[in-house]
Amino acid sequence: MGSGGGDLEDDDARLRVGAPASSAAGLPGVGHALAQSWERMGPGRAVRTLRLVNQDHGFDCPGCAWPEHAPGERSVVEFCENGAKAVAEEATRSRVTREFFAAHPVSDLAGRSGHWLGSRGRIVEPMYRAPGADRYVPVGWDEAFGIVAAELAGLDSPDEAAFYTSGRTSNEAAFVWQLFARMFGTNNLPDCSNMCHESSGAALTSTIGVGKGSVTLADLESADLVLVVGQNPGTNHPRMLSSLERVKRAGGSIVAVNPLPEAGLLRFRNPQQVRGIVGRGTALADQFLQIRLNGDMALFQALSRRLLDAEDAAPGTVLDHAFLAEHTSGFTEFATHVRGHLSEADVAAATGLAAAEIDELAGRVLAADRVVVCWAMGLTQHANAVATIQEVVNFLLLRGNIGRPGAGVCPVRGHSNVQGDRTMGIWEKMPDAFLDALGAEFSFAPPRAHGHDVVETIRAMRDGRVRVFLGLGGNFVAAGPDSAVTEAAMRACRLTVQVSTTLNRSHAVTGRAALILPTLGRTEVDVRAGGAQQVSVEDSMGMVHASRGTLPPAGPDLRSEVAIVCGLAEATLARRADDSVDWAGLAGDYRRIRGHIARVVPGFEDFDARLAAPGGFQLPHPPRDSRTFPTPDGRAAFTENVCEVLRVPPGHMLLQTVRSHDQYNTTIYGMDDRYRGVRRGRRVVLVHPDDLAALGLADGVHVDLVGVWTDGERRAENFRAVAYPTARGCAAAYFPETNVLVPLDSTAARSNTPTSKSLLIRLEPARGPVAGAR
Ligand SMILES: Nc1nc2c(c(=O)[nH]1)N[C@H]1C(S)=C(S)[C@@H](COP(=O)(O)OP(=O)(O)OC[C@H]3O[C@@H](n4cnc5c(=O)[nH]c(N)nc54)[C@H](O)[C@@H]3O)O[C@H]1N2
Ligand SMILES: Nc1nc2c(c(=O)[nH]1)N[C@H]1C(S)=C(S)[C@@H](COP(=O)(O)OP(=O)(O)OC[C@H]3O[C@@H](n4cnc5c(=O)[nH]c(N)nc54)[C@H](O)[C@@H]3O)O[C@H]1N2
Ligand SMILES: [Mo]
Repeated sequence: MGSGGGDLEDDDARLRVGAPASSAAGLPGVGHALAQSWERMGPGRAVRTLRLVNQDHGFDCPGCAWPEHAPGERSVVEFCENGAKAVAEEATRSRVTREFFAAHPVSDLAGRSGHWLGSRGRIVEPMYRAPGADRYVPVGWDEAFGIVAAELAGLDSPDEAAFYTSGRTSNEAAFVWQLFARMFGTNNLPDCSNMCHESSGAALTSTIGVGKGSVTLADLESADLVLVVGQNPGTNHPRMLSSLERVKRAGGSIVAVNPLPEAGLLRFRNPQQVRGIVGRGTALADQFLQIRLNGDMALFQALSRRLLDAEDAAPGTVLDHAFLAEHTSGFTEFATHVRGHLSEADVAAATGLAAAEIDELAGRVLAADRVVVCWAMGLTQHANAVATIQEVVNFLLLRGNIGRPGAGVCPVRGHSNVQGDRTMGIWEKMPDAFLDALGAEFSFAPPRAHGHDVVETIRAMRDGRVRVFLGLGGNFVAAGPDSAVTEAAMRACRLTVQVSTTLNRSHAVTGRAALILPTLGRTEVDVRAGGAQQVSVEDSMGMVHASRGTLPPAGPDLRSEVAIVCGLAEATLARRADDSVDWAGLAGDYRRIRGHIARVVPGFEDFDARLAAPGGFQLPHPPRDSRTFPTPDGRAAFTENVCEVLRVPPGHMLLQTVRSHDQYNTTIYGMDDRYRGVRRGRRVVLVHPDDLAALGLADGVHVDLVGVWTDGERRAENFRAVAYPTARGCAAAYFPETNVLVPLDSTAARSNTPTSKSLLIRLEPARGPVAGAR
């Protein structure tokens, strides 16, 4: 474990596959986290740092967006194994220096794995790759800002630039970033959300009028029934397991809907409780529906159909008629549609579930007064993702399960501030009301034409319509779909700029010229002219709270994201008559940024003062707070969605691309996926044993994954086939190794999110050499 290099690369000879774990967390999890933190940070620093994670006086965990309990209810260690890994990555003692860049030309970096790049440590000074050069050399901050300003000034139109954001960025940095982009003149603000929960936002906005989840932590924990659909909390939101445990202890039940039997969903050992450490833990899921990939729309329609049938059998006892009449529209059409169109044969084909399993779940729903549905990437990254999530809403509306305590929709966000970034205006199509307020506050005319999202940005870069790319965090090259296309698109740019903490593939695959602008992380003290600064973030349930770094900065030359963005903006907009913004003043004291936010963003009135409250404050959510639905007719909308079965030709299967337990998106911490029994290797494809047998393949053989799409085939080579208890016909492999298989044009209707969870593939015996690959 830890910061080693080549010894940890994918090495097929070392790959080990064992039985999947039957429970998550517990002692091994805590031990794992501490071992990794100690190695990277040293024991004293590790303990001091980890004690401050998610505490009222500390910093927000950079891991995930799961909320914290109110200050009085928090435990001493309010973090998890994977949060500790995220902190260790940032608080590492390793440094990427100018000597490192002198020794490693860009062509060398481009041949390195993501794991190797990331584990080099923190970047400590601005670096510049001159046009056509193969090496980064040190550059001063002002010179770097000048290079960007000159390149932006040379564009034919502001729309030839794109301003990408990843979801770790604070509210304050996000706000000045979008202000900079819009004052420069473009709405090209693609963000990681375009690849993540965009489908949730689109589905929820069009049905309940607000694109965010409608439950608080207290709602979730007091539900009678929680459905966890298309989500692997044991790895990606470990603190959610404590909340699910509370549901169980309060007598509620939990149902997991997933093609994979994820360890954390089936049983959980709470490391923060003694009985969790010694006992077998809590059996979490009362029912596990092992659904086929993409079967969820059919499942939710089938559930709604059963509720309608139950109502027919005992009129007036099943549906919430008062709620339907007062607060919804389209119920009659929806009921007619589901009754008329849904065939049980289609449901069986789409879900792979027995009718009795769906009956059992319907029985649980009927017995439950308060139902919450939680979901993540298993629902959002499909062609029909928006319609599927609308179907979840239909299902909940029938029994009035939105806008009352203990019930509602719970999209579980990924990056720790991805929801807040959106609230701050990071979106290529912010509504006019926001643009009006922004323009009024800063006396300028924001551009109105919608900008490019991630997929459109890649197309525009490929076609020469976007020529300067700026990334505030993230790893656009590795996280994006269709790796070969995205890499070529990036290389076609005149200048690419990355504001980053650690190295990744987007520093190795760049435009003709490239800049790396190293930034402070969330764990670090941020002292500006106006004193030590705090920033703010919004969690998955709309709580806004402060975050203050406590560690000394990784290097004396680092600047905060806010300072970097303000520096870029000042240099770029310097000669513009309409730039009335005091960028240096904003960078010197973030309270001034919060003052602007308070006047522009609804719900942030008196922002700075309310941030001082312990635990922060809750943003308004009209459906949750008062059953007010800000849709055009003021009602929650039922929608009619045609349930199409994703039919797979013989000899093919569906592939989902997932996260292992040892990664944070494109940051690879280590080579193990402990809960799934895979160790020391990532180039594996998990396939049902009967599917392997039907293909004449044995467990352990090497295969190429061949993606089939309208424009031809894509190939990801040399994966070890692992017989695994996944749903029939549904394979799984890790992202980003498999992003080469995600066609750029294969996206969800209405959200344009790449379909990373339902790729049509076939397996072929590997034709290349069996070797460690990137
Ligand atoms: N440690 C750690 N934490 C993280 C991250 C990380 O990489 N590492 N990433 C963060 C980010 S940005 C995000 S968005 C979240 C991601 O959190 P998740 O969405 O949990 O992440 P994935 O690994 O994509 O897992 C998708 C889950 O959905 C299931 N699934 C796939 N397709 C389907 C389907 O068609 N139907 C159903 N019902 N289930 C399906 C998969 O089997 C898997 O359990 O986690 C966040 N937290
Ligand atoms: N095939 C496939 N592709 C996917 C997905 C999938 O499930 N399957 N998931 C998608 C999802 S849900 C998401 S959210 C995207 C993620 O896309 P991104 O958000 O672009 O990618 P990350 O890997 O999270 O970005 C990691 C990098 O962020 C930088 N970084 C870390 N902390 C900070 C910080 O505090 N400040 C700054 N400025 N930089 C920092 C580091 O340099 C690190 O290398 O990937 C998407 N891509
Ligand atoms: Mo995400």
